[in-house]
Amino acid sequence: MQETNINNITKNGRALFLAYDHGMEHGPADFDDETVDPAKIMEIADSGYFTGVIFQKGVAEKYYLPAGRQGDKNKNKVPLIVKLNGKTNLLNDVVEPYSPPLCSVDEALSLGASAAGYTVYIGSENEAKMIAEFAKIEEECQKKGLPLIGWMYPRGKAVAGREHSKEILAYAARVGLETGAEMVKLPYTGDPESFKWVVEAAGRTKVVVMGGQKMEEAEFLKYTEEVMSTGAIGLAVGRNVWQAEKPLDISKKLAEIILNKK
Ligand code: FBP
Repeated sequence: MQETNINNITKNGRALFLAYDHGMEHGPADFDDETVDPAKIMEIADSGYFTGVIFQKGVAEKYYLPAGRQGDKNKNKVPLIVKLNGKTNLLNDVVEPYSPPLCSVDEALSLGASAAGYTVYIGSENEAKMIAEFAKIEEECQKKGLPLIGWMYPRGKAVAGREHSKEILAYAARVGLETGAEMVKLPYTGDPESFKWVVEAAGRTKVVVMGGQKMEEAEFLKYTEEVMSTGAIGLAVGRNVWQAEKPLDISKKLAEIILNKK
């Protein structure tokens, strides 16, 4: 068994990931004429403020150039995190959520991935299948030295209305620890006191928090400060960066809060 290494996707033990898997999860609805182009997102991701960029495999294949893959020019510097599963939102109101595997660990490695991401919908009727698939992938990631980040999202009828509850999110975090995730990515409970318990429940599994819908910049910076006071190691943020008027300005501010250890 190899040691997986999250040093490649952290700085000072902290993480700031630029998420751009929305084209799969939400369709192009989140994008405008600029942000629909993954090349534009790569420019933001490579600004030096991020410790990782999150893509599905197809975007990674066409827009991310790791060292040694396509000649010597135009290398991307930011580490790549490949989402190994995903779904559309078209059936959200019709069936219980299930996110099927789409990319293998070997394929992610061949794309230059420094880590992999995998969603599990905690509380869904399909939870058992997803946990089993996650555990299998985790075993393979361990063998091949690739850190695995669990997108542990409470979803489905059994947890409807409790997607941000302290108890359910602590449970989701714990499932990450129990199944061997190096890191979990979670929604926020909404207040630092309750989220501290969520982070505690994750034990030695690191916690990053998702960004969510676009907020005013000041509100989002406050959210970030608050999240960082809970023991979480950082954020995986999409819309609050690339939907911002000046994405690089907010990226810099987020990097100052998250990555410069106080
Ligand atoms: P945002 O910061 O834009 O919310 O991105 C975080 C994220 O988890 C993405 O990785 C993912 O595409 C999206 O949110 C999932 O959204 P939903 O909550 O609709 O499943």
